[in-house]
Amino acid sequence: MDLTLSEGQFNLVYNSFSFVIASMGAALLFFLLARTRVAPQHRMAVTLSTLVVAIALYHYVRIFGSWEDAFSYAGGEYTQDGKPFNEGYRYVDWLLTVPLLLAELVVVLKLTQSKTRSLIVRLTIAAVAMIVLGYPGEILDADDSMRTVWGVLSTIPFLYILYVLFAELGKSLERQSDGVKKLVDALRYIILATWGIYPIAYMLPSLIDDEANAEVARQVMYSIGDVLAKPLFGILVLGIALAKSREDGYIEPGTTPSATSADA
Ligand code: RET
Repeated sequence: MDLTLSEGQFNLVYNSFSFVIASMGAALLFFLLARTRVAPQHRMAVTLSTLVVAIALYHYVRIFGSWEDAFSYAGGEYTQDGKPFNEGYRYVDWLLTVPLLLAELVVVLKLTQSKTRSLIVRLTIAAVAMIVLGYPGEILDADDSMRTVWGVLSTIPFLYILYVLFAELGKSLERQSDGVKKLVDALRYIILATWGIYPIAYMLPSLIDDEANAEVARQVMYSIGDVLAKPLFGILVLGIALAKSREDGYIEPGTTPSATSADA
């Protein structure tokens, strides 16, 4: 049977997607404008944030369009009788952005070249496995038991990512300054809290009996997760890059050096 949403339910998802598009667009401009405030040796992290929000901006424009095309409005209700809503955009988006987000965190730490490479390779493989194993389950019906099987399989690489971030990265943090250590530590907990939203959203169709409510809650949760995991995360990484730039004595072009050095 076709899924039917009330006007309020349909609009909640519609407006969430619209909010994500505005957030990604604003974040894209912000990261582009903030670039020169960061010392050249720390700019790679900002470049990666910029790419992440640009990729997400594109996908959310497509997701938004797909949501509009999937429903028709009649008698005060929205019925899903149009083209199928394409959940694939979200997973293709993650396939590109999750490895970039993880690389961003590693790159901003400026570890040795071999450590950086090893972390990025392993985290990328785990991220791709997590997403590729999640998708077949995501498109199944709520009552299909294979949905849980794919979810569990996808959780294995997810746990590996958390292990690398908390156990392995912890050792590398010892060589960072106190200020940077605090920021990176906060960032890891933010990853845990925001990335934890995704498996919960995935489970909603199995947890909530009402199909319409489950669909609306899932789409809204994924949208919130994406704003926290991309623009907010990018702003925090920018904070680390700025702190490191200051530690390296970088002065933004066009700004006056502090009064004491100008007087000297
Ligand atoms: C899936 C399937 C069910 C099990 C798990 C999942 C985890 C998804 C995650 C996605 C993170 C996405 C991010 C996007 C932001 O750009 C695939 C839902 C564990 C953690 C951070």
